[in-house]
Amino acid sequence: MVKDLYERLRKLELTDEGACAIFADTYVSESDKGDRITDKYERKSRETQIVIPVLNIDGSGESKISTSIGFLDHMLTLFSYHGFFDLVLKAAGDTHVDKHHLNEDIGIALGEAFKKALGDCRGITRTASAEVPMDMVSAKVLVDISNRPAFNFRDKSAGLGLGVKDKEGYSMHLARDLLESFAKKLCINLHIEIEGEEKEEDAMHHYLEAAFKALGMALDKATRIDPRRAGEVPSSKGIL
Ligand SMILES: [Mn+2]
Repeated sequence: MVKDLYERLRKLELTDEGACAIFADTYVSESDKGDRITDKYERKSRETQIVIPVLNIDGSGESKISTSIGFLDHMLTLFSYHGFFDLVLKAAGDTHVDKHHLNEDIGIALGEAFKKALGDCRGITRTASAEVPMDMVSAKVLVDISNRPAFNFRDKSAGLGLGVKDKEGYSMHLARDLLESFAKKLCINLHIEIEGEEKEEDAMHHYLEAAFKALGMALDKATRIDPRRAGEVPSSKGIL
């Protein structure tokens, strides 16, 4: 049954909000993959509209992402795939001003949706890391689902800098903003380090691709249920 849902997920037309809502209803009622699912998350402001009909932390890595920022669609697809998260996300906003509002609000929305799906964090592994290379660069991500929001982005690339942009104007700075708003809304401690010698125009794609894959993998490990925790909150204090 879940396989049929994935077929429908692939065919889902995100321009039709009704179709999104019907899919979310069916997905949540028919999924046999556990209950760490957020359905019908919505965040609407005068600047942006973001809908997440489905986020399943214990999914298969299927996604359908439409943010109107092509590069970000690619990054979030990689994040879902490597994190085994099922994610349907549709976003639009005042990109005629610039990408700043929409980009940051997507980070906020994703953070809130993950927080909702994770609930009280009982039984989770909590801390994890992942390192991913891409050609001549690499990214390292450390995650602690600690209920203490902190974000540390270390750029050890050979002079790439936060100002670097792709042809559509997406920048390293925007990626950093999105990741920071995601970490702070989800209340996790997130460290991201990028490293490498590439500094050509298209190098940003490599650094960020490695970072989003590593983030998916680290968050997948950190959110996984460890049976040895026996459903306890993963803190020696007894509370996160
Ligand atoms: Mn790519």
